[in-house]
Amino acid sequence: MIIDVLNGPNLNLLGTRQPEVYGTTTLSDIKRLCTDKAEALGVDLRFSQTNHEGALVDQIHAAGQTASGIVINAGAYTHTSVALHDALASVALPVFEVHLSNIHAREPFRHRSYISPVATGLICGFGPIGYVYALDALVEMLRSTS
Ligand code: CA2
Repeated sequence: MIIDVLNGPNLNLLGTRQPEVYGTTTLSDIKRLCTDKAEALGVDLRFSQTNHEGALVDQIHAAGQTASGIVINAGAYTHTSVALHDALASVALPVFEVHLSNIHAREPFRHRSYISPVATGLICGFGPIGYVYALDALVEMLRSTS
């Protein structure tokens, strides 16, 4: 079972800037949390980050061919991207949307997600451990439905 964990724009800056908003954990730390969780669950993990919307679309299409599920933090594209909405809608895979922060407790422009309507579930506001919760929930769901 392969799970793709996809990360969008600026998440490569985690831990280096705005620690008051996003904390001090780096994306490499989050990758390690996810890798450890995947190992404990006995699944294969692909973890990636890109600042480019089209590259995320390509990664979603690729996941559709080879993965069992997607965990995605689309960063700011969450609030703007019809292309990501359409790409996620086109793949027959469970999608778990993750955000480090509680997007509903922040600026109004972050309250709208183009991902949520095509996601199986949403986890936000728990910081880095939210990725681990998402992996746990996704694998549990895949195993209970297979
Ligand atoms: O809370 C989240 O995980 C977000 O997806 C993070 C995005 C933000 O645009 C979303 O509204 C919520 C931002 C990604 C990280 O941006 C940074 C910018 C500067 C320094 C560190 C991180």
